[in-house]
Amino acid sequence: MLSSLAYLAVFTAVTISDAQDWDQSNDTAIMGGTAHPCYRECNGTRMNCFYDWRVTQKTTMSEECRNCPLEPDDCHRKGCITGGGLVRTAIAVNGLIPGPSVLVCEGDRVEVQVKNQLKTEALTIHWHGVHQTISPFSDGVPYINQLPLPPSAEFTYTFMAEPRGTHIWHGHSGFQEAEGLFGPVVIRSVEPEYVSSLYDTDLPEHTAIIWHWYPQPSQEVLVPTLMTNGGVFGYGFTINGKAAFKTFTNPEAPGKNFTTEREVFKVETGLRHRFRFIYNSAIYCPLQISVDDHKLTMISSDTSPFEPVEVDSFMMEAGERYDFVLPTLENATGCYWMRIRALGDCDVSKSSVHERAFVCYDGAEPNEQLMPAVSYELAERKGKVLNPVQTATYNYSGYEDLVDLIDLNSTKEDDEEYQLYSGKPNVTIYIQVHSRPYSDVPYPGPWHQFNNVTFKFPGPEFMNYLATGTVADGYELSLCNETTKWEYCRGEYCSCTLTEKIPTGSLVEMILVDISWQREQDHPIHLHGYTFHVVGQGLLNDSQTLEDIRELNEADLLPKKLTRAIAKDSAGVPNRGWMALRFLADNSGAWIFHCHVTNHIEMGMALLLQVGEREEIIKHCDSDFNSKQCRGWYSPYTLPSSSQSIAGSLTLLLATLTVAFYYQY
Ligand SMILES: [Cu+2]
Repeated sequence: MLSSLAYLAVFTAVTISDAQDWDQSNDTAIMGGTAHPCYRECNGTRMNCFYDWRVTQKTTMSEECRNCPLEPDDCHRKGCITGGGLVRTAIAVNGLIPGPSVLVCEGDRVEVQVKNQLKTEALTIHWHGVHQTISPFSDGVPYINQLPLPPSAEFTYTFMAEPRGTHIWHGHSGFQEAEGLFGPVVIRSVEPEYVSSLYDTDLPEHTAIIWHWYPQPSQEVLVPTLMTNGGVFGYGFTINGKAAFKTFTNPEAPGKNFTTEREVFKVETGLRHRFRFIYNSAIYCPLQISVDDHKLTMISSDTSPFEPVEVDSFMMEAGERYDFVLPTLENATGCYWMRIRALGDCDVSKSSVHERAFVCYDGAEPNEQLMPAVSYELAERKGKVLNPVQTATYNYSGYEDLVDLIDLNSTKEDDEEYQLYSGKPNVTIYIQVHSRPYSDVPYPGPWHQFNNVTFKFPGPEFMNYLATGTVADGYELSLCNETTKWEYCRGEYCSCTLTEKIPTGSLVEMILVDISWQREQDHPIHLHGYTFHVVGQGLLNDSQTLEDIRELNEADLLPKKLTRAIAKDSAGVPNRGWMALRFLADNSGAWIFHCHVTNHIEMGMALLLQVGEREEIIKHCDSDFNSKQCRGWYSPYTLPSSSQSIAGSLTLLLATLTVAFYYQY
């Protein structure tokens, strides 16, 4: 892999005139997907890739679906989102859920023009997995990277497509990613031979984006449940938008049942197919994925390939991506179940959530009647499992092998990078991960926190501060650090914008220690702007605390893997365990680091990393990539008379965020 610095050199050299242009007159193509000219075989040439997106509210099983599923063809009508057969409101891009795919080659320049056509909600979009090197203003976290787009506003996200890998774009405001505002980003590249030789096909129809959803908008389920101190339960999944939740009957065909379609993955005997899996979840609901009678050859996760590992199943958490090769069976006929079984708030003690898709050979037609039985229990696949979750508490008896992230080896190519992360860190950040119970707060119960702080999402004052170095009259900056956070407490409960300042170029080590003895949850953390190396992972002994792990680390006694550690941007911190991550902080910007379970980040399980001085960050505004993005950053606040409507919307949002601050999830 090129080092990040090498990327930077390539990146700054690219201008619009270097890249190939294409005819933008084809409206369908500029939405995205395989019709887009940028979806092509990657051969080292770069393209400018423009997308035109409109974000609207949609209803599943709307009139556009006509007589679906009684007339199966109606389910494929333009504008029909089946949602498993249930009716709910959701958020769509260009009428699609999941939204359009961004399928590009590494090094392409991507421009996505987003028009917010929601009636009342502001939004932003985050490009999860994309580093946004020198384009931090396109990273899509509201009030940290950009002002959210009020209704009717437009914004053009502009960034270099790097690094290669299987990624996801999603809304980063409130619960919008859980309401349908998401889609795949796949950045292909000219793969080295030892990766490309592992599979015969890498087809877009073998990408699966799994969405944990509810029959109502997630915020209507989660906010009331939690504000009344109720329990969180899972409901179900769609796979590429497909599921079959509801059974329909037709009086004209008595005795016959109808459902909307499940996903079908078509494969050919004799070919090794690369699959790319992506997971979007509003709640803590890790998945176990397997294919009947098949082994899976796991080859890559997030941004980086690793030495292939053959397993019976793998597990994934919110925000993670895994690529595997499905080696076809010699005497395969017909269809096999791909089974997905969920744990956490979806497990057998709560809601027994499971789902399935067909894997069909050589043109075989899927037929539920001919398939093996299904149940929550049957969806458990013992044997060898990659990325086992909740290893401190889950009963893995009967499994023959648990392969943790720390057991994986990066490829030979990545091995040469080890010098970048194996030295002595310049900055070490210790993070206590805890679902800490509070009683003396408006909503008593466990609060998901880093270092005993509920992260307060900054408002426009932070953008104003980054832009000008000053705080506008009437605004207060609530940035705090480990020393000053105590100034933002009411009793035991503290809330502020917890920030770590990191000099550009530092080797950073993050040591995360989960001490939640009352809760059985791994928290899938996600770092914006970077890929990190997983250099340590383990479980705690009974009484160990963050301080004990800190002492071990300072005495160099914490076991580390400093060569061939795999690179990721999302990983589950083991419940009652620890994880050590390292990255070279060579990408200046304001980057959020957070738990990717939507209700946990909304509740404040986050940390802001400011890499580089303010002047260094704002200097990116001079680059070609950011000229449009930086304009108007803070003008709504300095020019209220000309932008009253925008300022009004933002005031409303601020009020919403203030209310959200009290939510308990
Ligand atoms: Cu979490």
